[in-house]
Amino acid sequence: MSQQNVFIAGHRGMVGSALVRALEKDPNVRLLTRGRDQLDLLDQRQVTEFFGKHAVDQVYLAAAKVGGIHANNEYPAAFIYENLMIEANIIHAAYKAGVKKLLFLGSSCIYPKFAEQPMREEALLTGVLEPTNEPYAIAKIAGIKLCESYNRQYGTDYRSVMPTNLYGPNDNYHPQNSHVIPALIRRFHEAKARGDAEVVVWGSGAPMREFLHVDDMAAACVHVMGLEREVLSRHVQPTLSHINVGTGVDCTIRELAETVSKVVGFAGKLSFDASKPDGTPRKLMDVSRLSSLGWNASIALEDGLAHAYGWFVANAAQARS
Ligand code: GFB
Repeated sequence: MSQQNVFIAGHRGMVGSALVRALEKDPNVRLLTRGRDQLDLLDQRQVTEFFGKHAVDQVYLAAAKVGGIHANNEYPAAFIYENLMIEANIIHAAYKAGVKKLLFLGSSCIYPKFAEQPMREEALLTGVLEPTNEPYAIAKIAGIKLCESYNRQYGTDYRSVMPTNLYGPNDNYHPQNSHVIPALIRRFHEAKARGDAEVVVWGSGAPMREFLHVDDMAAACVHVMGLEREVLSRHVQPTLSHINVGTGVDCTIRELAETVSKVVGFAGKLSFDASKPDGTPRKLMDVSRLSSLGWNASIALEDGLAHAYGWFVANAAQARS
């Protein structure tokens, strides 16, 4: 296959930087990346100009405004507006420029709050969403429907993957706006350094979550992008095209906190702040479709947490927050 020009939108983020690590050594790939200071993905004219100037063969659409349960609850307008603009600008400009393949990254929060567990792709749009992240979820559902609609009307080959909760190097460690794993890694690390006797974990500790290391996620993205169109079409329909990506294993937030505490080496005790929201009670992904397409996760949670903590300790000074 001739060398492919591959644009990674959001290459500085946790998933985008994992995709750079996964692709930069591939001799058949010529990576294209642009920082926010060079290309504003919220600006349709700039995005159209970029695709008009560069012969892009494939796009990984990993750029998004992301955040944990608190951030989603606090900034709903920013979450729905920015994610809608980013995906609409990129998908439309890619189509106009004749981009052959595009992979859109969504999220497990697209599924109904009380979807049957584990959640199959068919559960999409069958019930009400989790209120704390509904704006973000609706933007991500719109992204799936954008890809499906362009495929149906224009014959494009734009694919969607729905990751479960992700963690790993280059995550966002903001004390309030981050997801649970970076939040707890930072909190336990700082508590250990101060010699604190206790660490407070948000919510009841009862919700269950599935966690996938971002290097597994990048490998799954490359796998799905590499699938022949006819192979993929045997597993997805024109109006049900997204594919779940996860480990198929979940744990309670209490079990997660105990594991992070152990990995960090914190000797104190845990307490739970019931005044903070629990969010969705459970969102375990049914990953059988991706497994039948030949990919399974390989990084176990405790190993992945040790890797993520090692990265945080080595990069704490410039860790994004
Ligand atoms: O990771 P998280 O913010 O996102 O929260 P969601 C997961 C669970 O961890 C919730 C609990 O039940 C939180 O209450 N938790 C405990 C904490 N301690 C903390 C803490 O210090 N920080 C945080 N953030 N949580 C997100 C969506 O939902 O899932 C996003 O809001 C995205 O849009 C992401 O879809 C995948 O899993 O609840």
